[in-house]
Parts: sequence; C-alpha cells; structure tokens
Amino acid sequence: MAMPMPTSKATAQKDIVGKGTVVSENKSGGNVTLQHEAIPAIGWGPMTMEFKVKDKMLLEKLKIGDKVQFTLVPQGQDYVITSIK
Ligand SMILES: [Cu+2]
Repeated sequence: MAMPMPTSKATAQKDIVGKGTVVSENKSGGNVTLQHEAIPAIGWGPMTMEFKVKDKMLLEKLKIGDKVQFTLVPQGQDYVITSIK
C-alpha cells in the first residue's frame, strides 16, 4: 500500500497507541469491543468501548480475551483502529 509522506499542512498526526483486551468482536460488521487501558494521548481513562476498524481484515486473527496493542486515528467524531495485534 502506498504511504504518501505527510505534507506540511494539518494532517501530520502522531499515532495514538493503546493497549487492551478483546471483549467481543464483530468481524462482518468491522467492530471490536475492547477493554482498554488509559490513553493519555487523547485524555481517556481506562474503559470498555466499541471501536470501528479501518479494515475488517484486522479482525481476522482476533479472539475474545486476546491482549492487544492498537493504533487509533481520528475520523470525524470518532476514532478508528488502523492496526491491532
Ligand atoms: Cu475508550
């Protein structure tokens, strides 16, 4: 996949990385519920919440109870997972 270098304007954003445990996943819907640790980069405390993933393929190997590290990017009002392992 092509990765264009960030241009000088606006969108150069740091990755937001979190850690958590898979509570449930919906592979066909492209959602995963994670019990995540605090994510100070965006001012979140620990919580359980549902995330969308950028690509459903990301969920293929996930199982409930897996400990994961994930990367978020802002998308509108939400955050979307762009990598999880
Ligand atoms: Cu959260």
